[in-house]
Amino acid sequence: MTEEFLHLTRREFLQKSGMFVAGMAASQVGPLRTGVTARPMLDVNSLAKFVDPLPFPAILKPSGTRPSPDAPASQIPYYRLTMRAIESKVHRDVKPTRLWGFGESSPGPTFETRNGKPLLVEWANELPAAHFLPIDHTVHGAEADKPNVRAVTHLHGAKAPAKSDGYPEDWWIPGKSALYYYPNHQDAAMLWYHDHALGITRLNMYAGLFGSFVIRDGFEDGLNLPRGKYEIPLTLYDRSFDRDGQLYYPVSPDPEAPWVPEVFGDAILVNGKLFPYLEVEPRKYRFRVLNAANGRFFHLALSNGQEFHQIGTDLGLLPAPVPLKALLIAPGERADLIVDFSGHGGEQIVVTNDAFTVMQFRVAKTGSPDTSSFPASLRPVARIAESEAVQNRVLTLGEKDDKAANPMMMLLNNAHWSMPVTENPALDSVEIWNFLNFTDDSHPIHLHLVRFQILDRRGFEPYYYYTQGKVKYIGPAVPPAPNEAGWKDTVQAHPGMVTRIIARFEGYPGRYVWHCHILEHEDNEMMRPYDVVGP
Ligand SMILES: [Cu+2]
Repeated sequence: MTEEFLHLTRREFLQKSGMFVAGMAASQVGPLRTGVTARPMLDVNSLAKFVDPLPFPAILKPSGTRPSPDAPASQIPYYRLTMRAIESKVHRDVKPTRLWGFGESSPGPTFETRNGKPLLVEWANELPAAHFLPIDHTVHGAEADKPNVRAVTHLHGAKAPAKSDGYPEDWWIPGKSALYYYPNHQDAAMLWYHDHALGITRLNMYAGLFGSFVIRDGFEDGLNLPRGKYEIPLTLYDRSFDRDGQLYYPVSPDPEAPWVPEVFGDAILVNGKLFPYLEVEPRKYRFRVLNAANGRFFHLALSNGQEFHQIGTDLGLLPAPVPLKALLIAPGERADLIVDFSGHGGEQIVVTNDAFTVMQFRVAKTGSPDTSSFPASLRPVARIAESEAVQNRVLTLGEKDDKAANPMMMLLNNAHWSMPVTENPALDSVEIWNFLNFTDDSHPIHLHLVRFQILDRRGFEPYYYYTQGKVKYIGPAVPPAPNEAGWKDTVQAHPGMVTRIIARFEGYPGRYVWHCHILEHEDNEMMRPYDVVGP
């Protein structure tokens, strides 16, 4: 085991955080400052690989029924799910890790429901009275007068009423709960639930507060895709552990302001395990991939160079399968994949993230007959016409630095969270949003409530925009890659580019949010409220 210390200035963090840089915890970087306590870190590469089977979150059972808020005469499923401190074995040879989970696990149990089948969830906070990760009281919403432990659950990808959306200021404290209503009037897709408390989301998520929520529908059923034990959730995220197997969350050199702009761990977990293996049959499998990391983009491939297909994006099926040799997936995004192991009987195939080892598939020599289908066409995705848009919003993604060029916060449209709402689409109207990225990072931008389509990305001149207040493009507009050309709720906005999306703001009027899904950015002002304005 090597001693590793994660003490970087904020600028050093940013420099090391390019999305294709494979992690940063391999060496001691930067001077150690007095007052900063270093902990001996776990060297994950010293651990035996592929000794733990891939675990699967349990499917959550309802606790009963309750009257529907929309139709009180009818009863709908009622679930109660508690957030609490748990211990979990992330690897055979690592001591149990203290985590916060939903129910008994992290990731928490999976909801299974269908389009148009509403349900109620009572999200109960039974967390301890003290937080175990470093809160920064200089971050907005996390001031010293706020309770350290507080949580609010957002169902990412849900078309849900505003009062059930998990507004970041609507948190509740230990001993309290909130009853949320999910109508589920939306296409089959894999959503995910996670904490969204203002100013500490990065810490609550790092602690383990997230899980999956699957919506199915008749259209998807009719495709006869691999299902049951041949449909596998893969929730990916990175962490750092100390030698005692406990989570390590890095801090800045300033004890009064421990926030760091990005976090990358050298340990990649899949469904809560390090280097797990999965025994598969030589046939087709469907993998529901979720990037639940705080800030890491995953660039996934198979060690045998095998091609696979993406069949769905964040919010549903693509028009047709897209062949891929590698998948780039940003925090918050989901990818629905088909991997065909037929012809690979007896092989051991490793899932890689560039130089990192993620997990292993052990393909059996024989299996039961594969009766699932691999349709050449999946689900039509009707393009929203640009001519339908009644608003074309220009929105900047920026970074505010201190005198030493260390980032102090990230801003959307140069506005703080607390400033008046500026994005206020009318209910059912179509808008185009242009994200102008002035930073050196790719930002996964997520809109609550709506599904959208990516129009294109195009290089622009930042200096011209600063001086003239107008967009000057350089280079041609690049359409979305085929595996992005479906329904999205999170889009990768790349540096130096204008990323354009188009959305119909349908569903419900009320206050929602849009934000960067790099959680350190989101927590430090890269989030804004927006209003869907009813008639
Ligand atoms: Cu960001």
